[in-house]
Amino acid sequence: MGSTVFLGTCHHDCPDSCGWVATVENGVAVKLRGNPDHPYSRGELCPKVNRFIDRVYSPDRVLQPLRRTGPKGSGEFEPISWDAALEETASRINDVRARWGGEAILPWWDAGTQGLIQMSSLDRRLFAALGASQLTGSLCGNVAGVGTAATNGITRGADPMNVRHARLVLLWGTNTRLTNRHLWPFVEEARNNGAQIVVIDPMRTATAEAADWFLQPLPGTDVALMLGMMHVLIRDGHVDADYVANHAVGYDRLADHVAAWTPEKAADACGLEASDVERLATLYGTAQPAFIRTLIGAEHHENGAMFFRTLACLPVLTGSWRHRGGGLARSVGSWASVNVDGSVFDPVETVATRGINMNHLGRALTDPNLDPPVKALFVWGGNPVVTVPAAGLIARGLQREDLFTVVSEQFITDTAAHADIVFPATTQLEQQDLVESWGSLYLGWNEKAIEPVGEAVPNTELWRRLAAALDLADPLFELTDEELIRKALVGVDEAALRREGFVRLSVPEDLRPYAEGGFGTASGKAELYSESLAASGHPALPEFSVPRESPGGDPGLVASYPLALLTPKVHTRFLNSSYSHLPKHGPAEGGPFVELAASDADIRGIAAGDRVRVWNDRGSLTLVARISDRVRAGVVAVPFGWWLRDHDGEGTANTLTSDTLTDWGGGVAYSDTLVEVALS
Ligand SMILES: Nc1nc2c(c(=O)[nH]1)N[C@H]1C(S)=C(S)[C@@H](COP(=O)(O)OP(=O)(O)OC[C@H]3O[C@@H](n4cnc5c(=O)[nH]c(N)nc54)[C@H](O)[C@@H]3O)O[C@H]1N2
Ligand SMILES: Nc1nc2c(c(=O)[nH]1)N[C@H]1C(S)=C(S)[C@@H](COP(=O)(O)OP(=O)(O)OC[C@H]3O[C@@H](n4cnc5c(=O)[nH]c(N)nc54)[C@H](O)[C@@H]3O)O[C@H]1N2
Ligand code: SF4
Ligand SMILES: [Mo]
Repeated sequence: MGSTVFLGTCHHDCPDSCGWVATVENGVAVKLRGNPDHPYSRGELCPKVNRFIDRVYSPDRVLQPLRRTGPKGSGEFEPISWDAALEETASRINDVRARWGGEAILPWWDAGTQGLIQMSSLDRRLFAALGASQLTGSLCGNVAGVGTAATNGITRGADPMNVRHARLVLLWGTNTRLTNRHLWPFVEEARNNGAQIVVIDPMRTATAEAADWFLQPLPGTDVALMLGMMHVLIRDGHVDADYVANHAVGYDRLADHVAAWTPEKAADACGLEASDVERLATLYGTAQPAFIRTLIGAEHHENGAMFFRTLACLPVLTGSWRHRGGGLARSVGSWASVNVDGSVFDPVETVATRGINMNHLGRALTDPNLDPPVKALFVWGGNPVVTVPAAGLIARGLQREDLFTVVSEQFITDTAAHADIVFPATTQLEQQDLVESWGSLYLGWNEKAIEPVGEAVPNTELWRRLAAALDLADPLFELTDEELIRKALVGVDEAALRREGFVRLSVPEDLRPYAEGGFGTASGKAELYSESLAASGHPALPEFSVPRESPGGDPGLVASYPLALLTPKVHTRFLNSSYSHLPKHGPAEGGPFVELAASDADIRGIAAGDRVRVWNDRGSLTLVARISDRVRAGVVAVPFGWWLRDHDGEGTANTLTSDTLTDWGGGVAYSDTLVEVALS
């Protein structure tokens, strides 16, 4: 039999949403390569997904429904039939509803697949019909969105690909070469045309190494840097007075406010030199077009939303929104609504039930006063035991014998190991979907390339089967996956989408959303001073606040735990906690470690290669020390993504991290965490 090719799109929670071509022989996927015609990913995948077929056919895949046989967390299961698994799940859910009410049920999901229908569609109808608690908050992205929207009114920004037209590129709190690798060639294109590349990050990342200039502020202090920049921009006449007069409100109040933010004061707050602040502001005020690229790295702070609210003021002051290659680019996910209406999956009638922030899963599972308690938990598309802060609390909560936990997974993750029932989930090769990219303005098609491996099913099918077992009816449950996708498409050339594997959203190449103003605020102007922020109890002007759990914060905490901990994405073969368990991914990245500056190591008598303890009140890890100039004095870093077994069961990076919520936007301050380190 000959081979057949299928066009698809990577489903991972990654800005790139690469187009791919899968080759299938005799029903078996034998090759997966980048789609060379894709205008953004241009034929390349990445070190994770180049070996995706190993993931699909891994001997560790969950291929049948499983029922727990050992203690929670042991990962001991027996295979059972789909009928038995559905029956047991339905009867437990019905018991919980009868005894505790629907709110005792909690769905917890993330973007393990960010496909339109497999991430979240029918689940909304199912859990609404059950009257379940609602999952609120966000691990990633929402804070950046609402932060910029506080200035711009809406979350839309520049097309990242237009970075190629810039003369100055600020990569601010994003590690492009690792996390957004397909954008890097466009950044290089700008550089080849004469642009300077500046990276601003508390870590000397792979991206920082490739910059023309690298600035290393202390974590969580960038707002001070921006206030200092604004001081210089205004002082030195680098403000586009015409743009500001026509398209912004609150300029005078902002100018008064930043008058006090001299470069010296700003530099002092963020651990830089005043001359750095001067130089950055002058560069930004004089180079046009100047392009700011950010993603989510800086939102994981107590002042995370304020970072984005303040950052969004910069292109307004300089009028850089006028230019192609100017403005501010972050997630472009919200542009997808031009051609995709995901609200078609929303419940028709909703009963207002309580919300539980997804970052507080551990608290919700262990809070003795929560009424009703969470008695049934469904998890899909995420691995919270590894990826959510204060993770020790989650693992403890999942041990509760009175909690019924259902996980839909491809693998027995640290979260799935705590489940009562595991349902086998398909991979992107085995399911149909549409992918809305948040890194480019292309919609990706994903044709199912192979039949599901074992008895795995797409998430949509799990919800259909569960709905039937629970006797819940909804016209949406009758639709096929293809019909569901079609229901959400608006003005898309479906033939082209399927033929090419992608279509561009209906937005112009020369996308300049605010060139003529048109901000999404009530006034239609950018709000340098925001009445609506003030009305919701936040500072009306950009204001710097020192995170409580940071070296400049709560003195009591700092006395016990003087070092700031970052837990970044570091490994090219990892995607969050996915892949570290696979033989061609994890071992190639070595293992977990802690990086610390030579001066911090010296004071503690630590040498490179020593085994050290990294701890705070939340937990303790034993790690190999690396002495590194990638972090500054006072800052240490432990890579994120390794599982419990890689840490001998002690915990993971997120056992240590803070679950304090961000200023607004329902995110979480992973990166405001204090620890101490000592020889173990
Ligand atoms: N290889 C790989 N690629 C990935 C992922 C992965 O796990 N592995 N994950 C994917 C996901 S889910 C996402 S959301 C994206 C994220 O993409 P990015 O936002 O680019 O990635 P992060 O590494 O989370 O954060 C970026 C940088 O922010 C820095 N940072 C932390 N605090 C501050 C601060 O206060 N100020 C400044 N200026 N910088 C700060 C961190 O040191 C880090 O280098 O990456 C995606 N791509
Ligand atoms: N310390 C620290 N913590 C972090 C971060 C950090 O930088 N540092 N980054 C944060 C960020 S930005 C993010 S986005 C989160 C990510 O956190 P999570 O969303 O929990 O990410 P993953 O670990 O990739 O887990 C995704 C899971 O979904 C499963 N999956 C994939 N496709 C499907 C499917 O079709 N169906 C089902 N049922 N399951 C599927 C995969 O097998 C995998 O186990 O982590 C956050 N946590
Ligand atoms: S994980 Fe990201 S870079 Fe890798 S193939 Fe998927 S979309 Fe592309
Ligand atoms: Mo993310």
